[in-house]
Amino acid sequence: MPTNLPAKCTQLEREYREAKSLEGKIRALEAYIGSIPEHKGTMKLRSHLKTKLAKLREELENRRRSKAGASGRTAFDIKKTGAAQVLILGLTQVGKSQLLKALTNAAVEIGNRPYTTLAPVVGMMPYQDIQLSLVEAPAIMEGASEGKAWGPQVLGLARNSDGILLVLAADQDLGLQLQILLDELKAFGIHPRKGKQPRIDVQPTSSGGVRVFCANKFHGSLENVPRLAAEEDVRNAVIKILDEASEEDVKLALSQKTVQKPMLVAVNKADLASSEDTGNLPLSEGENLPLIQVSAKEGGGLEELKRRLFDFLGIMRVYPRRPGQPEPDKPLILRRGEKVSDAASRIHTDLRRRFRYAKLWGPSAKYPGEKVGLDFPLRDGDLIEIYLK
Ligand SMILES: Nc1nc2c(ncn2[C@@H]2O[C@H](COP(=O)(O)OP(=O)(O)OP(=O)(O)O)[C@@H](O)[C@H]2O)c(=O)[nH]1
Ligand SMILES: [Mg+2]
Repeated sequence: MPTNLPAKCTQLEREYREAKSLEGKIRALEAYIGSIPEHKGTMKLRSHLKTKLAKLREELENRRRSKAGASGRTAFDIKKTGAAQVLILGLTQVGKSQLLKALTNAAVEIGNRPYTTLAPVVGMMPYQDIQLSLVEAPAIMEGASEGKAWGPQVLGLARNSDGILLVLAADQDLGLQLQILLDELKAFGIHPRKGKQPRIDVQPTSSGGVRVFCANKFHGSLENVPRLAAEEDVRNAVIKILDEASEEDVKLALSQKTVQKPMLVAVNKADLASSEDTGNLPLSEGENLPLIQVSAKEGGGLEELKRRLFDFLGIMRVYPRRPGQPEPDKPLILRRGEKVSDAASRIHTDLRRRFRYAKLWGPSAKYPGEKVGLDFPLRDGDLIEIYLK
């Protein structure tokens, strides 16, 4: 411990050491850290204590979570598998289960009474050489965001998914169905992802302080983020910076406190309606969501839907091959627009540092084996070999 700390620090340090409960320790440590003057001489100590604080908060969060259920897990705790996870969301009886079954062959009950599906059901959808996981959520109803039925759990799944497939029934009022779904999502801070705005998800939490995940995408000082958050009155949150972003971008995202998800609308039961009925779907607030008509029962539009599902997620496959090996490894799943540097750090954190150049084959290569650097943007289907220093 640096010797030149004010007396108040020493006192608070003792209170922290002597605190008995986990909550007490966290409170005392927060006060202790807050009392340490910020200069170069105390940097190491502050960083050490902040790590300690993060650990204590995590322990508290885990304890709370395991109290929630005897096993700590509920039917709504769904592990992410496959290249990405899409949540199937809709009002009751629109054909969510029928669609899940048609796309994934999952064993799911298709019913003709409302609220047949009572817990999330997962199915894996093969798409070319990868699999996407589709999750049917129990039906949403008006008031879900305020706690009706399993609303908050379902909306929690939506917040954790990589994309949302909004299913409407062609024989019901389309505008009204879509409006209800979007309103409930928005009330929960989930908005359709639009245009070029960098993806920065801000998910308020009940404790744990401000935690930032940025994978080298943030062009600002991480130390400033808690202050930016405090200015927007955000004390506890998980902030995920998924695209290249500046401090200004983060500030904007903090003021909105939302997460943005890709959304695709599937108008199901197209076999029951004429195409004029669905051609001019009155979209609320000018939301220009991509839309596709399908019939889960008769199979119409399903191949196109699979393609659109891959497409709307904004992901791409890049095949890394070890130099000297004949075959590439399994594809890396990257976001469209990501670069050689993102592929490198995905393979191994050290690869970026030791990177010399990459050789490229596939859609982005001007000629087979083109030499490229870390900043080179990749495309779906590219194959790369990375050479090290
Ligand atoms: N005509 C027609 N009927 C369909 C289609 N898809 C589903 N259905 C029927 O719609 C009813 C409800 O289907 P489900 O797949 O169980 O609907 P869901 O949205 O999962 O319903 P809940 O789980 O109860 O919320 C069943 O009677 C299905 O046979 C379709 O494409 N065309
Ligand atoms: Mg169902």
